[in-house]
Amino acid sequence: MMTEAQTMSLFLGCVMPNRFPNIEKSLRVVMPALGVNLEELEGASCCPAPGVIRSFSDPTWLALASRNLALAEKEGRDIITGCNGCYGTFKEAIHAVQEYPDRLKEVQNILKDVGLKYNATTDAKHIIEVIYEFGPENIKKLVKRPLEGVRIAVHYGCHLLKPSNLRPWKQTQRPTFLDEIVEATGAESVKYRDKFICCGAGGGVRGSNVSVSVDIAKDKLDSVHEVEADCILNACSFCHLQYEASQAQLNKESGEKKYQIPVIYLTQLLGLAMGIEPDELGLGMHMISTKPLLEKILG
Ligand code: 9S8
Ligand code: 9S8
Ligand code: COM
Repeated sequence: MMTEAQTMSLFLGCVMPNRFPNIEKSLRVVMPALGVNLEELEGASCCPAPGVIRSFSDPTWLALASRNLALAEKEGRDIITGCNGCYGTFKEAIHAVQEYPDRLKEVQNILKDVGLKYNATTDAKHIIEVIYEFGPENIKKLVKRPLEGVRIAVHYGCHLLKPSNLRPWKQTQRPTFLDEIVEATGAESVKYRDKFICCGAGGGVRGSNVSVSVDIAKDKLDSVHEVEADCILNACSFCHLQYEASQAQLNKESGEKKYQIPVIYLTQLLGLAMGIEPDELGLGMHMISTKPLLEKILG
């Protein structure tokens, strides 16, 4: 169990700073309280997105990912990210350069041209990994506002878990680590149909065919609706975008307001349980109002 403070390079990716400064805020407020100091990763670019850039050019993907890893290596720090896609890119890029010396050499040659040295020593972690190392038991000790009676539909997303041989999780089929973190707040992680299915955004689907993508999201939203969960919980900027924007779009298309499930990012939930004010956690800036959830919690 990790209890000592550590400093990590915060890799924001594209979606969080551009679309969700509110979830970025919650990360910056909550992670230090869990013993993680966040340093900026100056000069970082897109990770680049595994399901998009890598599908077009694997060497380009690897060179850019290595450049970001090299920037952190220069600072002597590991990367921490709050997006599953960025996490997938870094985990798989690290594997490629550490397992295949030719690939490392290729990347080193490219990075030399931009004045960077890279020795493939940087590690990258998801916020969930770092929070799980901090430990559900230690989270319980920080809870000032237990979220009893709150029903949460936990969404893991794809790149967090797969490919399982390149991920650190011991449970690869029906993992519980995120549910354990969520339940440390006193809330209940509810069962729902197709919990481990994709949200429909990744792999370039949302970018290339938005109606197929929203159809997949609708299926998941409907199953969350069926179990009357109070919110969907995620820790991936792209899943967050998908669940918020798809509900807004479905409502617009139907002219009804059927889809009103608050979409909550992990550090927002933890912050609420820790007694932090909703505004400090960016909870007033959602596309789908978080009011029903906040009323349930704050009364
Ligand atoms: S960076 Fe550019 S598009 Fe993104 S958010 Fe996560 S995946 Fe990596
Ligand atoms: S699920 Fe399938 S590919 Fe992914 S991780 Fe975040 S976006 Fe939603
Ligand atoms: C999803 C990332 S989190 S990507 O669209 O698959 O690259």
